[in-house]
Amino acid sequence: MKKTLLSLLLGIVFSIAFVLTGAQAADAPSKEKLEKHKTTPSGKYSPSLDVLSGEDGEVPAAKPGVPSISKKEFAKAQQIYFERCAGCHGVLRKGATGKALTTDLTRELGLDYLTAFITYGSPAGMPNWGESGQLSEGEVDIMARYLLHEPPQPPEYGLKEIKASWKVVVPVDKRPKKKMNKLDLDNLFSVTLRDTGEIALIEGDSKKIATIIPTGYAVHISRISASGRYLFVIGRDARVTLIDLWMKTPTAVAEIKAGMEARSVETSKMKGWEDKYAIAGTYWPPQFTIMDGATLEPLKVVSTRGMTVGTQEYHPEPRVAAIVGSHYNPEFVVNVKETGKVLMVNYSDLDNLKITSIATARFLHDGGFDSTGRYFMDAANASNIIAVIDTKENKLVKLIEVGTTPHPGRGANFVHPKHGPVWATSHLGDETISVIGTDPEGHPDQAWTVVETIEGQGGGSLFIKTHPNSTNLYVDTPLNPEAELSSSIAVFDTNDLGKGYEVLPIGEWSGIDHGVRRVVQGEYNVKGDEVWFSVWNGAEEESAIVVVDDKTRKLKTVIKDKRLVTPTGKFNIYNTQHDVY
Ligand code: DHE
Repeated sequence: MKKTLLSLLLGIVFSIAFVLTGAQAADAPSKEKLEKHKTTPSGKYSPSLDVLSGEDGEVPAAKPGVPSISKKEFAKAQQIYFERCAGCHGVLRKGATGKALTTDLTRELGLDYLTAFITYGSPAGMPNWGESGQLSEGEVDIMARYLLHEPPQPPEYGLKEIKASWKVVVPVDKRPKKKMNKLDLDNLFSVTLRDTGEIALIEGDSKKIATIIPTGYAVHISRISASGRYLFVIGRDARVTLIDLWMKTPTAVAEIKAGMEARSVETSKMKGWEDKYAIAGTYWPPQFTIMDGATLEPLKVVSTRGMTVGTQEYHPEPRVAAIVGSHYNPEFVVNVKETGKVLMVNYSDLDNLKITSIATARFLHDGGFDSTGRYFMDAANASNIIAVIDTKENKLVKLIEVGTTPHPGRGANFVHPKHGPVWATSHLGDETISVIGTDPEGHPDQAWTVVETIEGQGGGSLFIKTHPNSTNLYVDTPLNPEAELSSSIAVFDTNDLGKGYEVLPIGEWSGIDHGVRRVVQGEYNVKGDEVWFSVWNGAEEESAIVVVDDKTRKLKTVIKDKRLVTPTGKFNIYNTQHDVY
């Protein structure tokens, strides 16, 4: 049964003049108009800057005519703001995907207007925090008053602060000269244990947990060095952990905090520069840090503040989203989200740093290489665009319009029977999967255009996956509001996409019968004959990893362990090292 997000929004036939920039005092929008609005998966999937939420913010001095707020209320509001609002409206409240909420604007609108807005949300994407019960009436009131006061400014984080956090646990000369364990590193999986701030290293063959390693808070992704020896993990608190996979039991050998809020880490992949450097991108402060690849010593910090593409307006906090290591130049490909710029950061001379800035589209988020490793397929998610970057020539090839809010993860490469090599993305905001031609030599007419659009189970998709040895294309829908869809996977045959999909009830296969059982992010083993899915439950509930036999599409095994708390991302070492997806 196909359930589209659009169908959830059907019936909302009303328009609201609801722009948070008005110069004139605004009437509070009526409940009747706003309460029909439902929050979409894309509306819910916004960064939660919950590390910043714990910071001490100073209560601004009372101002005549502005409703007061106590110290306790201010602290509470600040926590809520960073956890739920800053992702869209910005740390400094100057706007990102959401509108600016600076006091010149909010005071014009007034308390009643803000209260209604926070309660009922808007079809433009603002969640209905009050009506949905996510914020109580009291909390909505505190938030409305908070917005009438000046925002607190979180601290900056320069080289001095970054260096102060740097720890080399095992110096390079004390590390093994060869691999000291029997692990099959190619088929090892680094699994994010989101809510415990750890990763589990799971053996691909035996499915046993080799070890669990503490990492940063709400750990986000793992990346592997070009040689396959060093694993880099980043937490949402910007803590980078460097793990040596050659040690008898792999452990953290160095650690650093590159800022306060982060999502991305990568290492140098160019021939001749293998394992030399690492890079961490941060949401706050908006910057990236280049580090030594073996020790994490911070070497260069570069701010990303600057002008947006298109209108060329100053943006005070453009976050660093996905980063990949180029295979064609000694460069990191750094996505600057709010300004829409892809920075090709050349690491061959850090003192005379060369950065090629490629203008694409705003709100760059995630992406992956095409099958040749030359073209970076980059999702500008809130612009509904995939930007194609040529990492050999360092230029924009094309901006391609796709469905609503593309979210590919790294995307999926396969050979289409008619259109040749293609790359595909699914979407958060609708049920479609956009298939894009990636072969300018062999299939010039199809290159960089959407050659086919297919329909999956529904919106709320985050990740799509296939493997060069497979003809299966798996599409998850963990953020779909329907439990049946968020706990299952759609699988297509890449030889005949038009045939439709088969549904694999992964949540049910896990044997877990409680909780939300969101099924997220398929990841292949090294051979490409099995695919692992996380069954992501609440921190207090049982979670699991379900392994599917790729040939038969049947359940192969379920990995369960008390220590597997909230598993989300899984990174097979070989596939991550070689960009196989
Ligand atoms: Fe992610 C990748 C940001 C929420 C699981 N996520 C990424 C990347 C970015 C990002 C920028 C690309 C990194 C790179 O390639 O260098 N993610 C964000 C957010 O800002 C967001 C929306 C909200 C937040 O507060 O963090 C967010 N992400 C989530 C989740 O809720 C997920 C589903 C579960 C979790 O562990 O937190 C999640 N994100 C992932 C995963 C990847 C990822 C598994 C890597 C996918 C891959 O296959 O490469």
